[in-house]
Amino acid sequence: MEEIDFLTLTGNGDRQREVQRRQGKGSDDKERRQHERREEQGEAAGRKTEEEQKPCEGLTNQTTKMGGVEKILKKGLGEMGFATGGGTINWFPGHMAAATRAINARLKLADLVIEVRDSRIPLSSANLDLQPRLSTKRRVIALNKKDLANPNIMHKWVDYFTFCKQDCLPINAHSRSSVQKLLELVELKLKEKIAKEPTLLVMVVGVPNVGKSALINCIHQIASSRFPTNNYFRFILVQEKKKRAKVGPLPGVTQDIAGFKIAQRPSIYVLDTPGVLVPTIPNIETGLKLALSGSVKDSVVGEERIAQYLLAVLNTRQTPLHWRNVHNNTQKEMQNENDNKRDYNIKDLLPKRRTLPVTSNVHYVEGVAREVQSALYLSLSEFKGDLEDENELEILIEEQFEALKKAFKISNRATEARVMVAKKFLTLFRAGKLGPFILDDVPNLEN
Ligand SMILES: Nc1nc2c(ncn2[C@@H]2O[C@H](COP(=O)(O)OP(=O)(O)OP(=O)(O)O)[C@@H](O)[C@H]2O)c(=O)[nH]1
Ligand SMILES: [Mg+2]
Repeated sequence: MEEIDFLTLTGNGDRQREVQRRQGKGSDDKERRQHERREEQGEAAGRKTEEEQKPCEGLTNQTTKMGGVEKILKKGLGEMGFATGGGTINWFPGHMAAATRAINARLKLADLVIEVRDSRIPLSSANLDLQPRLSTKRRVIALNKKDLANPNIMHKWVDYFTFCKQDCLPINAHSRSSVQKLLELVELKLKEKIAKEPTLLVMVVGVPNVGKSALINCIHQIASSRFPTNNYFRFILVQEKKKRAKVGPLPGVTQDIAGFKIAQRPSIYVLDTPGVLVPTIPNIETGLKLALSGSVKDSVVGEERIAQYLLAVLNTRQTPLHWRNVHNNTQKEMQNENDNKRDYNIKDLLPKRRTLPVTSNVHYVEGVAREVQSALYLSLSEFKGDLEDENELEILIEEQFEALKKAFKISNRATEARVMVAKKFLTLFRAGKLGPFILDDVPNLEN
């Protein structure tokens, strides 16, 4: 892959002319303006009246009402300031302001934008500040990490975006076949430009940690397998395969804009960009959803708060009640283990001085996830209080922290035991071990 800087591109004649054309410096300036006007008119023709547009609300959740966890959020988390310099929380690190400016400058040059959002929060993972510009571009919304999202609800989101006349595709950036479908859509939307232009620019933007770089690596893999395989191209292939966009589990991995060439004729470049958030997040719940899905560093909000929020969401949705079978099976397994210990003890067959652990000390992730689900089922099914009452919900969550401590086998004496519980609980959720979820509610299209 070839790294490029689209604002200082030099050398190759046709590329330079192309950049000048895009910057409006060339002789075809008039043609460019006419083309932009035609494009705007074309897009406007597909737009609905303001009244009809209401449910789409700019494809963000800025006006979405808080869910059933509103009260506990107000009580326990309400003092958090979700703004730059506001309260104790600042989740707008310095590099993001500069990155946002750089992204906005490059967006002017982009022929198409892939806006990557997290499937688990299709609206909350929209960057509000970028939306006005994105809505004027050819755009595809890629709802990434679909493997972690509830497939039964996912199709309602696709319907929602279709209603809003916005192309969208749920994808898994780790799956070639899934990314292949996205590429087909991109090619279709660029069909006319591919026939006319020598160079095209596709930008990938989104909030941190949604999988932009992983997507670019997959696009590159697919694209490089399409290159002809004569010796010259094989050489290029080997060179390009060495370059990869850096991918990592924490937000903020990509700090600079980098370009990757994915096609020869026309030359198509894909730009990876740093994940950027808005300086002021519209409401607490949006912020917590971003933190829960990993777009904001845990240390910014605190693992305990994020875990409390997750428990509040699970309880108010009564999700743990669906884990009754898991609980019953876990109980049966424990019963069988106890019976086996009584019937037959391997220690009896060994010389007295040798000792073997009676039970395995290895805690497999799947087993731990089952124990967690079982503990949460038990606590919620035995809960006699009112889930709508903030104090009672808080008591339940406290009990569940204790139950989780046991499930994770964390000693009561451990300092930071609660933080350890919270970290392990969040890791299970984020890896999809508690099942697939979508945290945002689909807007009501009838309003
Ligand atoms: N389960 C799952 N994980 C994914 C998917 N796509 C990416 N990831 C993981 O999500 C994490 C973040 O991926 P990145 O590609 O670094 O995300 P990014 O948007 O480039 O992040 P920044 O550079 O911080 O803005 C990594 O651990 C990836 O392996 C997906 O479709 N499913
Ligand atoms: Mg990245």
